[in-house]
Amino acid sequence: MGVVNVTPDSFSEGGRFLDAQAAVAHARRLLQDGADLVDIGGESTRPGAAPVAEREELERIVPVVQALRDSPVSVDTRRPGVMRAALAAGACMINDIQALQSPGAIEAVAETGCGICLMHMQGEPQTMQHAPRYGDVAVEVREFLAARIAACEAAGISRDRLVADPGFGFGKTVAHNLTLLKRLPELAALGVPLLAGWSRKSTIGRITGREPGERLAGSLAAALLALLGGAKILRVHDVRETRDAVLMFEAWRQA
Ligand code: 9MG
Repeated sequence: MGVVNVTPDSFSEGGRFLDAQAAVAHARRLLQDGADLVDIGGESTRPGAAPVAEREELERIVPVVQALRDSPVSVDTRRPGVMRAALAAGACMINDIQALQSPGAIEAVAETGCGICLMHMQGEPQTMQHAPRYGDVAVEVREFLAARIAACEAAGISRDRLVADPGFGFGKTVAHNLTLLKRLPELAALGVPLLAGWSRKSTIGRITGREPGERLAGSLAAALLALLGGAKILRVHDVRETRDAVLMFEAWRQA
């Protein structure tokens, strides 16, 4: 899964049309580089990020999704209104960092055939890194995801549409992220494919001392460890390099 952020800090060329064009071109490049799908987001979910208005989020992502209508597109949003608009514009998957907990979110996706990524997050992006706290992080994340899978099934969403994600970096310290990575097989027992997003994240920066643009090696190492733990989808910025690492991993596994 290649990351395409349509946020002012990502493609700001000075005008919405140019930003959308740049985002579409970037998405096409990621698909050419080997991404199986691209994840389009119009609201930054970085630690400390403030929410954007729904209208702004829609104006950022809908033209991009429409332009990519013939490609596999996921949309990263927590708003039911944006989910509906994205699916109508051609998206095939919703990636929700709130695991469809917003009122109306489950209903927005239930009667469509779209895929859904349910992610764990403690708190809200603006404050989630202030004081993350768990008893046993792997158990709590697994129980949360199991409850969200059950809520989806109760709403008529079949299990084969679901993906679960521990939400690395979302209300978690470096130690929490590493524990979750080590204990990923416990989450694989949820029985739905696991998605892992480590690409360029601050935990890699904390361990390696590198700035975001220099975290490729750390991101590849984390991606391989996630695959070893049972992850089936990797959410990454550097698709070309990750694809090669995945090919090496698969070759090793089949040897
Ligand atoms: C939007 N976004 C940023 N990081 C992410 C991650 O690790 N997983 C998912 N599902 N979405 C993410």
